[in-house]
Amino acid sequence: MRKLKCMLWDVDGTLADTERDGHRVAFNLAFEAARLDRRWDEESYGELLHVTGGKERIRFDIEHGDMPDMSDENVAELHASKTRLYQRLIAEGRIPLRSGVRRLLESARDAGITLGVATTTTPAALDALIEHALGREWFEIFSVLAAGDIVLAKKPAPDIYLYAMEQLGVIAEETLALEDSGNGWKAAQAAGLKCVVTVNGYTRNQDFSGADLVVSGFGEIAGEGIEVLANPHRITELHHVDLPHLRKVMGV
Ligand code: XBP
Ligand code: MG
Repeated sequence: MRKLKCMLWDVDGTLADTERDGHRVAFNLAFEAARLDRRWDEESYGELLHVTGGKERIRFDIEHGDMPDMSDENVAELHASKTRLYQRLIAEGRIPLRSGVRRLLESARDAGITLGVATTTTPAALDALIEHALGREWFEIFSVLAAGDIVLAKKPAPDIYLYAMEQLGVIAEETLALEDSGNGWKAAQAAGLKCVVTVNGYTRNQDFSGADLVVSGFGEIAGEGIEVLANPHRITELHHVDLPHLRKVMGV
């Protein structure tokens, strides 16, 4: 029988809606600062999101002829500039946590569940979000912050989840992933994890077949209630997602 011992959280799109008004805006500011003509509008950025990793996304755009060719060193420089601009946007406090995220994190912490992060994003970008959207104390509460280039293959490869579990000394059977995207779900699935998906505007129509629960958000206790998009474990009373629901997902 599985138990819920550990929760591994995706970041972008799951903890907060960082893509459209955060990462995308920072990429465009970095392109402008580098005197590049390219801008990623809301729609084309949604398509580019299938490429995980900011450097990889820029490289993909170059390979498709949408940006001038540049060396890997220049891509890394452009991306470092984007990360600094992103940190600034996040420090302005313009991207809040998604609904129910703090509530769920706090109840998991209070229940003694090990908490960690498994993300494709750059560590400096993750740190900014933790500091400004969650609070500095969460640097101590999360037992692992697995991010970015720490593994060779980014999501949908399972590597970042496998790395985080190895660091924590936990096994897949007792670990739950929280994700927002098809690539994230595939990574969690390939790592052997159960996974709850909280969709957003960019990911709503992606393929989550096989996921353990797909919802429009985690929701708040006093909120208007969430939309349940897939519920294979037939969990009842899903006005908002709570720890008992997540335990049921694990088969506890
Ligand atoms: C989402 C990503 C990231 C961000 C940009 O990762 O693919 O690449 O879009 O971040 P996740 P960087 O949902 O797994 O957190 O530019 O720092 O790569
Ligand atoms: Mg994500």
